[in-house]
Amino acid sequence: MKYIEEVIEKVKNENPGEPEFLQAVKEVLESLEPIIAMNEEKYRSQKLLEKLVVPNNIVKFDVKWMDDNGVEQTNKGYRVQFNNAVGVYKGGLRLHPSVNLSILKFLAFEQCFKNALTGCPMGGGKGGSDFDPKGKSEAEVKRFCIAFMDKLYPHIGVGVDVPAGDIGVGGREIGFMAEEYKKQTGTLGGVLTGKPLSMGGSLCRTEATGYGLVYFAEEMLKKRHDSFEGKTVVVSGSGNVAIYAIEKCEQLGAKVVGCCDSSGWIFDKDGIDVALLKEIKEVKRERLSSYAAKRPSAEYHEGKGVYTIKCDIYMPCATQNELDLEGAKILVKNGCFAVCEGANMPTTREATEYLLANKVLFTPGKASNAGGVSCSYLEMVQNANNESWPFEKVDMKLKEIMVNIFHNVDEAAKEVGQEDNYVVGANIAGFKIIYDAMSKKGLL
Ligand code: NDP
Ligand code: 2IT
Repeated sequence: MKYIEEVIEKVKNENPGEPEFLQAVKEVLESLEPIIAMNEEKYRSQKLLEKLVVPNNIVKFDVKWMDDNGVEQTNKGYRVQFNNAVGVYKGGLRLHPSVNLSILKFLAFEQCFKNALTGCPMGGGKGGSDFDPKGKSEAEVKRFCIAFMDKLYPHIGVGVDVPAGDIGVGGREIGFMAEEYKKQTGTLGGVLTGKPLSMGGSLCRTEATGYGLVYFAEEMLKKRHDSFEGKTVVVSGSGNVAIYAIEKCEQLGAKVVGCCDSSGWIFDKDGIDVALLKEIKEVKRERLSSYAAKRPSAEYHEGKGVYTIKCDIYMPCATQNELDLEGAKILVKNGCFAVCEGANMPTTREATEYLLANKVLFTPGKASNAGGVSCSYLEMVQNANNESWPFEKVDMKLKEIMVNIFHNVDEAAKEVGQEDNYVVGANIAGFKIIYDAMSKKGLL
């Protein structure tokens, strides 16, 4: 049996009931084939791949918090500290009822490669809880965040592990957690990123993942002497990543005609009104259906299906495995020529293979959504130096990082004779950095 197959088999046996984690590991390891094949025996004797797929630490705890009726509720809390060879554990916290160890391990594993690609010294981690923020009052969210941080704080710290936001966690939640961290330890510094500006947050962090996604895609289009100008785009999701991807696409001359939430999707033939979308999602925290109610050019449809809208470029920015084979086939049939992932692993393996086989340009989230964590790093640098940079400076650095990631990924794919396969390119480019760090630190 080939070394890669052996390790995949081992991961399957040792992590039963963890399909998302296995999916992420398989995709990465299989695309490392050209590199591993060159030195299979050396890597086998180093137990390299075994070391790459096992998290260093997993912290698990109960989170007890009081609801508005004075009843105590309990949720599960986690932090997966996957690999810190390249730098501190770094990655977001997710609050969603679907959160479990399979999902957090897949996210933390992917984060190691993503963070390596940024060129900034960060290892990978991820955490969160199965707490569902939907339908909770702000007071309940606050009590949950405080209780969560009461359990998490001994495990994180500047130079150790620096969490940030993810699904269900934005500036509001990070603010509550940061305040609690400070109460418990007496310091704050750069131990959490995505902080409100008044607590040392960075300008442009809110925009960073969505903007970064579009900068990455723009560079890919540039290579083909093309641009966003005049393109029709559909974005899935309507949260932090989606909103700022839509905003930047529109700034670059594209028309974004659709987006969704977990209840339904909208088609807006005149192009999405970002100010209205922000008002609904960021200020009022309402469902997307109220967008259509306020906008005559928009239709609202219940359920899944935003990918049925005809578009040139599709950007999945909601959650893992949201785009399946059926969706990919519809996109291709409708003439979509690029799928750029803003979410983490939003495209199933079958759908990815179908898109690649049909010559659709496909950018994997670990490369194209790296703008969020890159900007988190810029926030850490500002905090360490007691500085606060103007928006334009952060935005410019973010763009530089994304352009650089695109070229590194593009180059890595070319080097193994698979030009334009950015899945292979991203996994190989990330792997090389992690491998180098692990070997220089004597971890192999
Ligand atoms: P938000 O919580 O701000 O928004 C999530 C969006 O996705 C909402 O519209 C939500 O709809 C939808 N969604 C979430 N879960 C599901 C589901 N199971 N089915 C259908 N729709 C769903 O999260 P973010 O925008 O921050 O994150 C989106 C994705 O981007 C995630 O994969 C995240 O890991 C990734 N990401 C985030 C980064 C960041 O900096 N925030 C950085 C890099 C990647 P609803 O409100 O109805 O639940
Ligand atoms: O998936 C991701 O990269 C994030 N949720 C952002 C992580 C971070 O540390 O900013």
